[in-house]
Amino acid sequence: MKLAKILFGSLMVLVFLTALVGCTPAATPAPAEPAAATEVPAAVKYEYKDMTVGFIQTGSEGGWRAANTASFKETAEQLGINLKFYDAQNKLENQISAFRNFIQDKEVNVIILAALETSGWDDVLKEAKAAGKVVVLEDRRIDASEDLYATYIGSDFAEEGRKAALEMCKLLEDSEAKNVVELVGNVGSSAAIDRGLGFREKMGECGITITQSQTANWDSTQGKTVMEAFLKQSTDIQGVFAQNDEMGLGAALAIEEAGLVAGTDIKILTVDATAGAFKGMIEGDINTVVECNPLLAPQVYEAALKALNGESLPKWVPSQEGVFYQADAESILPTRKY
Ligand code: GYE
Repeated sequence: MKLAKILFGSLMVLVFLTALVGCTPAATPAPAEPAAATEVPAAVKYEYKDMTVGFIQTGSEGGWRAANTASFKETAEQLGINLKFYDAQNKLENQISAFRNFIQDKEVNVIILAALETSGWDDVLKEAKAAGKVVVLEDRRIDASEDLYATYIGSDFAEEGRKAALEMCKLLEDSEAKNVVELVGNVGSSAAIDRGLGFREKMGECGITITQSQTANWDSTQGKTVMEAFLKQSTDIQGVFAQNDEMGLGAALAIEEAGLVAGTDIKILTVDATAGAFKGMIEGDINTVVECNPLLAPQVYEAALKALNGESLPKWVPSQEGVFYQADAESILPTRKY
């Protein structure tokens, strides 16, 4: 019996010790080396080679547009940017559908737009934002909420209009009558709207009256046709404000065919400063040209890259531009890039 008691007691002790060990947390391992703080991966830093740009151009309506397109194609090549270029043939509906195609295109991370008209962009801009695409406006401004695009890079068209009016005042300073006819770009475009507003803001400084105004859609042939109609209406015209070079050159042809001397009987001022306008000044048909810079691609691509890398940008970066006169045209033409 005594042996049984001893064995039972030993068993109890064994059970107790086992339980004790079983509850004792495993021996705490020696403290490991302190874990290296996990590196937070730096945000991805895009470079130009990472950019795939969907570029929606207006069309190919003249010398300014050709220079603008060339600027984007040549600069993309130089920077190693993958450029998907779309020519909308001057149709707004084509621009809207191209915009949606670029939004769907998984490759495209930047959309650049030269807007034919100022309105109608809110829906596609919201869709682009939801799809995480960077949008940069080039050349033309639009009426849309600023949070829907990274920035607008283009001219101060209203300032160009003001300059045009003040330069026309100089051209007509010896003329008692100061009747001016206006050839307007495509209706609804910021360039046409703002140049017209700027001109009207300053024309009163010397008593200019705009007696007739009509669109000729930036085109020389249409500029000639519209000027012919103006002259049929009245030959009491002292000046032509052509909102681009091509329309002014077309007007000069109409003036000559009417038996008048372009640049003398009727002064002609144009906007853009393409090679055609310099040639027109050298021939005496065009009197003064207000510059509008089409070589915007380097600024636009730089802004797009900053936006891709999350940098904030001013909502408008206006181009710096001058005015050119007949007397300087011959010496300046060889230095011009477009
Ligand atoms: O003046 C004209 C072109 O948007 C500034 O468009 C541009 C204008 C330019 O068709 O020649």
